[in-house]
Amino acid sequence: MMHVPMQMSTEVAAAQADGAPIVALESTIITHGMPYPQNLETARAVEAVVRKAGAVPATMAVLDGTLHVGLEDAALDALAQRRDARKLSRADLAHCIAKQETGATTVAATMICARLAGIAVFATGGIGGVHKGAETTFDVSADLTELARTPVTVVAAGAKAILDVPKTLEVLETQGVPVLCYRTDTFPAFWSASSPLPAPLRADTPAEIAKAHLMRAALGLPGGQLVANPIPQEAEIPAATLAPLIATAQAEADAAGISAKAVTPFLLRRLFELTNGASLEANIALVMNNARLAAEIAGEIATQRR
Ligand code: PSU
Ligand code: MN
Repeated sequence: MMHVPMQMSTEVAAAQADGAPIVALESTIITHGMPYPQNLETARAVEAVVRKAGAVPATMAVLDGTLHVGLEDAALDALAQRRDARKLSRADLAHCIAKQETGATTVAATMICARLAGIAVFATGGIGGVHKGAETTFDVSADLTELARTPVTVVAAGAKAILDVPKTLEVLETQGVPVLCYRTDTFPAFWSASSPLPAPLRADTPAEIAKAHLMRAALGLPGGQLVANPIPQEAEIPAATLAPLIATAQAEADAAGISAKAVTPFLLRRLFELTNGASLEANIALVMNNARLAAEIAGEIATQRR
């Protein structure tokens, strides 16, 4: 069989050899989700949070056809400044590697890479989901089906309010994805800590999430878990403040005919502008919060496996 050109960072390889906890991190949030230089500062800060919580960060990206599991700082810096990196989901990953091109991994592609590298836990901001108007556009993120098939626990702040959140939860239920809401009884809505939607499942400790992850494998179930971790209260933006701005951004996207991969980056960029940067500040706070919880869950999985 053809082998995957893969390069693990020194610290990830060492952690792998010791069975020490590792947290996978995506790179589309760096190249398509945040502007430079905040993207680079956030990527570095997130890695620092993971280390401080006792795990090793593994930021994923494809650089000139090599899959990197853990980026050295210079490579992270270069990726954050690139404007031509591809956005890689399940459909694009093999094509990008085969053509020896450069791309950033979405939630779906990061899950695939994490499984390949033997990493159980992954932290991000928000997952992709069912877009508003999906009943006509059919725009449903490949992140949802990936959660159903790849055994990685993904820590996110729920689904972005730019999505149709009720439909996103319905698809997750149909796909058999456990949605574990962390210490809350409602599904968190990314920039807002709570929503009117009841939590499908509730989890109160990293140990409980780790045990459920291992139990899914024991049952022979192929998929992952979504841990929905609410944004810290002090960092949240009230849903009512965002709603009209989201409607504006969505109307602009529709009018401009933005479709497919371009939708999420467009909406995030417009919200950044419409909130005078407040959406980005909240985004940074919630990613850090997710990285910390992911490190704790990875630590528990490592302990429970021993
Ligand atoms: N969350 C963020 N910013 C982002 C994304 C998520 O805070 O940029 C990215 C993730 O990589 C996610 C992707 O997998 O958006 C979803 O894109 P799409 O809707 O095209 O599937
Ligand atoms: Mn889409």
